[in-house]
Amino acid sequence: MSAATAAIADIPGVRHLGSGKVRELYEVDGKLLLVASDRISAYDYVLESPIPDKGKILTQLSLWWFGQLTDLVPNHLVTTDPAMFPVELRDHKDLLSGRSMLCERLSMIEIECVARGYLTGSGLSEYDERGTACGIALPPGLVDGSRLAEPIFTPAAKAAVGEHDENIDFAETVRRVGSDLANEIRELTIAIYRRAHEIAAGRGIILADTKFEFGQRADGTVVLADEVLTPDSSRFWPADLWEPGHPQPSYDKQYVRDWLTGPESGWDRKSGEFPPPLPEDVVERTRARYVEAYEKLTGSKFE
Ligand code: Q0Z
Repeated sequence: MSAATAAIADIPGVRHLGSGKVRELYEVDGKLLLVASDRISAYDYVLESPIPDKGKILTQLSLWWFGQLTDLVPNHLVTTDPAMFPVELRDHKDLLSGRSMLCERLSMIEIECVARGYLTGSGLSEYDERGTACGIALPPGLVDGSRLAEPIFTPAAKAAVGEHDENIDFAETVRRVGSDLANEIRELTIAIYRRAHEIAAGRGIILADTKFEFGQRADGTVVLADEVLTPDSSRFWPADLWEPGHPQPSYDKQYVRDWLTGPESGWDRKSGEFPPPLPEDVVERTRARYVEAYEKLTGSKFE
């Protein structure tokens, strides 16, 4: 547990509910508090070098996206304004401001809802083996980075910590949540992806794929939860460098990957060793990429 995580969990009235790779979830006053850290992951490791402001940038980006989607789907956000947080948190604004979302508590739908408009990653692996992605037949001749004729819903089941989520087909999604809910989250996932892809494309960024989590209110309303459309939940590619046929450069993590796998780091990805700390210039250039993604997408300066 990091110093900030311990400090938040130690606030009276706050209960630590769980940890993601780079985020923490707390319960306070019957609501949930999602806190985004400055930690970054690469090659399945959480690196020891934080990226200054990353948690704030991703939280602000997620907040902006929620605002772009309000006509499509309700979301879980209550407020990101620490002045509106429960009284228990009033003396801890320094730890929380900018990087925390106070959220409505939902009954989560246990499906990772992935939309893909381009073929890469686990979608490409299944395609190369079977010509399908999550059981959806795709045309022949696609390569790494190919754009799909239409975006597809490629759900996954959350795996145990340290394991990768397991892709499942739509029939399995129906078995797990029922056909009405499966259809509803599929249609929402595709509609949100189309909207976000269009917005990002207009700003020089390809949204290759993205993952959503949905929950339900007591009345059954399906609500968009978690963080949305950040580089941690999505693949963002610089549009001007898009060239199908090889892995595309990552908008945010490319300097990190290049340095870690290059000769300077002294690290061997296959060694099982923990990756070394990042040099200051890699940290600074990576921070600048997160800021650039935020400013390009939103049209606002990151402060
Ligand atoms: C989100 C997660 C994180 C670890 C549960 N509105 C909600 N209602 C109920 N549950 C959740 C939400 Cl967002 C919920 N997660 C994912 C987030 C750290 C795990 F920041 N788990």
